[in-house]
Formats: sequence, C-alpha cells, structure tokens
Amino acid sequence: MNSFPTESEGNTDDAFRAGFIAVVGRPNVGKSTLLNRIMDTKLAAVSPRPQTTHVRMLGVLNREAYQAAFLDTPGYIGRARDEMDRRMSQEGARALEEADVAVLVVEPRTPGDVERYFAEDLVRRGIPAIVAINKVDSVAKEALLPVIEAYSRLDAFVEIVPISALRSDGIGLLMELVVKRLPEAGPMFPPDQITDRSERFRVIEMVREKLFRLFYQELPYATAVTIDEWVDESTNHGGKTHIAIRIHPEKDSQRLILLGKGGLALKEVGVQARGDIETLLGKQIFLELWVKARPQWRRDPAFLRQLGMAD
Ligand SMILES: Nc1nc2c(ncn2[C@@H]2O[C@H](COP(=O)(O)OP(=O)(O)OP(=O)(O)O)[C@@H](O)[C@H]2O)c(=O)[nH]1
Ligand SMILES: [Mg+2]
Repeated sequence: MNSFPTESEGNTDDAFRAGFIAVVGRPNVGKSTLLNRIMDTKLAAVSPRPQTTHVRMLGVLNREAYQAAFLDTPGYIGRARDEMDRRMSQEGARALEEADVAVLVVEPRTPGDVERYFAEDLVRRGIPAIVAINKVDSVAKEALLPVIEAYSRLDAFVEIVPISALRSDGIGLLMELVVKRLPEAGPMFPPDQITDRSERFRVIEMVREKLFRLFYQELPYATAVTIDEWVDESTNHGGKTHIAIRIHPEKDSQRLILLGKGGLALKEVGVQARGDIETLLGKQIFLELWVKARPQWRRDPAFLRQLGMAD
C-alpha cells in the first residue's frame, strides 16, 4: 500500500470537514433532545409540549477531523396565526438556507403531510437530507420496517437511520453519516465555542423549559421570559450571582396559574431552574422570579426581537 498519496490525489478521507447541519421536523419529535445528546450537554430546552423551541439554537461539535455546526430549529408550523408563528417558521427556513446537510427528525410512524412537505422542500433545495427516525425505543422492531420502507419510497433522502435520542441509540451512526457529507473546509468557529447564544439566553431557555414542563396543560404558547437584572457576586446576596427574571403570560388570568396557591407553583419553577442555571454557570445563584402579564406580546415586533427572534 502506498502510504504517500500524491499531492494531486490528496487523501480526501483525512481532510478536515466543517459545515452546518439543519435539524428540522414537526414539533415535539425530539430535535432538541437530539442536539443535546450530540453535544453531550444541555443546550436546548426540551419538553413534552410542541413548540418548545422558538428560536434556532446552534451547537458546535469539535472533533479532530471535523467541526459540525448543528442548528436546532422550531418545529414546523403550517399556518402562522401571528407574528410569533411567522418568525418561528422563518427560523427553520433560514437554517435550511445555510445548511450543508439536513437531518429530518421524525416519529416512528409512516410519513405524514409535514414529512412529505420537507421531503419535497429538501429535494428542491438540493440539500443532502438524512431521515432520523427517532423514539425507536417506544415501538416494536417489527413496526419500524414499514416506516423505513415508506421513507425510502419518498426517494428524497440519502440515508434513513433509526435512533433514540433519549436512550442514545444510533447517534454514532447518524454522526458518521452526517460528517461524511460535510464539505472539506476549515473550522468556522473557534474550538472553545459551542454555541452562538449568550449565557443570558441559555438561562432564559432553562426557565422557559420548566414553564413548559410544569404547566404542560394550563399555559398556551404565550409565556415569554426576560431577564430584569443580573448582578455578579452580589453583596446583597452573600456573594452569589443575583438574577431577577420576569415571566410574561399574555393574560392576567394566567398570572394566577403561574403563581399557584400561595406562590407554590412559581416556587417550583425557581427550584428546578436554579439547578440547571447553576450547572450552566458553574456557580451559585440567587434566583428571583416575577410574573407580569403582557397582553398581545406575540404580535409585538420589538418585544419578539428582544426575545431573540429575528425580523
Ligand atoms: N421515547 C422517546 N421520547 C423522546 C425521544 N426523544 C425525545 N423524546 C421526547 O419527546 C418530547 C419532545 O422532545 P423535544 O426534544 O423537546 O422535541 P422538539 O422536536 O425539539 O420539539 P419542538 O421544539 O417543540 O419542536 C420530550 O418529551 C422528549 O423527552 C426518544 O428518543 N424516545
Ligand atoms: Mg425543540
């Protein structure tokens, strides 16, 4: 074997690869769970409610041979009801515009209208697309075969991979198939950068996640979270970082739900969020939560911009 490839042939297997991978699909299929699993860290909010992700989240995985920049996106929204929906849809479309590879995450079910829409859209865009059939832990093996067949009949995907983001099954194979389709290119981000989102943004996401999880039934998709105050090493709080957060439901009646009897519901949000935020920041915090209704915020462009949702 000639171990010295000529310059003109090169050794393409050894070439460094780098690119963007858009993670798309209908709401609640496990896109954010997959991102967190790939990154082996809690980057994106995950909840059993659809439309947990409202803006895209970048996760950059650095390895010796590649840099894979994943873009987790909000779940597909068919018809936008308001400005917030419109911007959420746009987040997904923009991720696809930048993507070198797409991963369509789906339930272990035969394709529905949304999956067919993506299949056509990805072919039209000419992006190599991989279907990740997620949640295979929740179905019998026999049930999977017809699903795989149905996806291959769509004739739109370069690979079909069964995975469980929750149990970490099939993730290594998925990564292999993604990476080999990334372009040969130098790194796009410095090696220590894992996301383009600020610490503040990630703190907000942790609080939003708890709201989505704890108020699964009660709250419609209308609760925004902002940071009112952030003081590092606050002398008023024993040297802890003081973070004051404001939760904005759309209606005053929802404010009472969020507070709960004797403020207990809100307290639970605080307890759970504080744990995640302390892990994220690597230090103790004093977390304060406030609730104030903000009518019609889903239609307020300036406020949506403040939440990180581009025009
Ligand atoms: N059984 C099972 N459940 C999973 C798996 N992956 C994700 N889930 C669950 O599916 C639900 C939705 O997960 P998310 O990661 O928030 O889904 P998403 O696609 O990001 O949802 P949106 O942001 O709302 O579009 C959560 O309850 C997850 O725990 C899996 O592999 N198996
Ligand atoms: Mg998500």
